Amino acid sequence: MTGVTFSFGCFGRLCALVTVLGVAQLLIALVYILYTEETLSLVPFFYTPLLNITRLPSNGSVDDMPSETLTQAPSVARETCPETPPHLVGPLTINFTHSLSLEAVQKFNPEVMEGGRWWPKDCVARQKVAIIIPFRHREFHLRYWLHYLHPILQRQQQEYAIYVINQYGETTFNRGMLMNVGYAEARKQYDYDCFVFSDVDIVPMDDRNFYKCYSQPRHISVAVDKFGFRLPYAQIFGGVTALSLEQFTKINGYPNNYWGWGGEDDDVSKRLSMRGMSISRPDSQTGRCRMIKHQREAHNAPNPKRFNNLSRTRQTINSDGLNSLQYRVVSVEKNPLYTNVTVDIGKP
Ligand code: UDH
Ligand code: MN
Repeated sequence: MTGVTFSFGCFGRLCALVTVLGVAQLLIALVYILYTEETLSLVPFFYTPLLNITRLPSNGSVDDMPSETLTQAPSVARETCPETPPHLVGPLTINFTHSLSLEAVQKFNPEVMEGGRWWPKDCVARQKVAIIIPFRHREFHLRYWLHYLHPILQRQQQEYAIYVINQYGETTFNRGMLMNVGYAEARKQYDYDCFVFSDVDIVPMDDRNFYKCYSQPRHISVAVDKFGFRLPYAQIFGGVTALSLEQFTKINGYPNNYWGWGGEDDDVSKRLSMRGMSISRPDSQTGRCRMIKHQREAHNAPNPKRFNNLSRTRQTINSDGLNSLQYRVVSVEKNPLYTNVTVDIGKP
């Protein structure tokens, strides 16, 4: 009996030792996982403070969709990107003659992440840029835009994401309001500091024309082929523009009350000068752009009220804009090359 007791006692101690060692090893592994920088992104649940994700206010929209915040681009041990990106090529050949499929564009842009997001891998971008495209029924234009712009934005070393703001239904088109929705929805996802507003049918002909923000609001599409590569008038601020968060909020965003074609861009131009800002532009060579030829849509006829609206910008700047924006998000889809936000903005 004693012999049996002895051997059980010895076995019991051995078991206890093995258990203690096992638990200790588990604890060491857990501490290692939690404190190793490389694995931080794998355990956001435990470690959110270091990831610095901020959820921003929704600008008083009526949108009640839960929105997803994006993770920050990694910045550990990387330097700020150079003022002049090294891989620019200058003038580009742009045409809209060949047929394109979205799959082909995707194949040529393997680095673009879902939602149309990208950031430079060997340096930290100087700005975080949300690119906002007002949209309805222009899939054919969008394919060219994505085909040309993704590589250009990457050579410019921008940290960016593409937001296509698709107007739901067939009511009168409202470009200004879609811009405001794009701004509000992008801000919910990430702490962007620059907003580029671009028509879907304009492509730059030189990659030194930066899609980024400057100390003054930027007009990017200054020499469009459709206008003989010239600025049609001095105060024009249509096509493609870039405004910093501060510049855009200072003017209360775009007006929401321009339904149909025309005027909303001139209203923004007036708002900028009313708030003491001036328009910055590239030179007329660097600023050359191509616009896809198209007919005007039936639901985007010239707005007869635009001249009257424009005479009242001084009265409307404080009451019509970001602070009066109302909309309903129908869906947010993260496609491989862009984020598609379908939005019900109502009718005039
Ligand atoms: N947009 C759409 N869908 C529409 C209307 C407008 O996506 O149904 C967007 C798109 O991003 C477009 C932008 O709003 O680039 C501006 O609208 P537009 O391209 O119709 O305006 P633009 O001044 O054209 O370029 C006016 C019509 C020119 C007709 C000339 C006929 N010879
Ligand atoms: Mn157009």
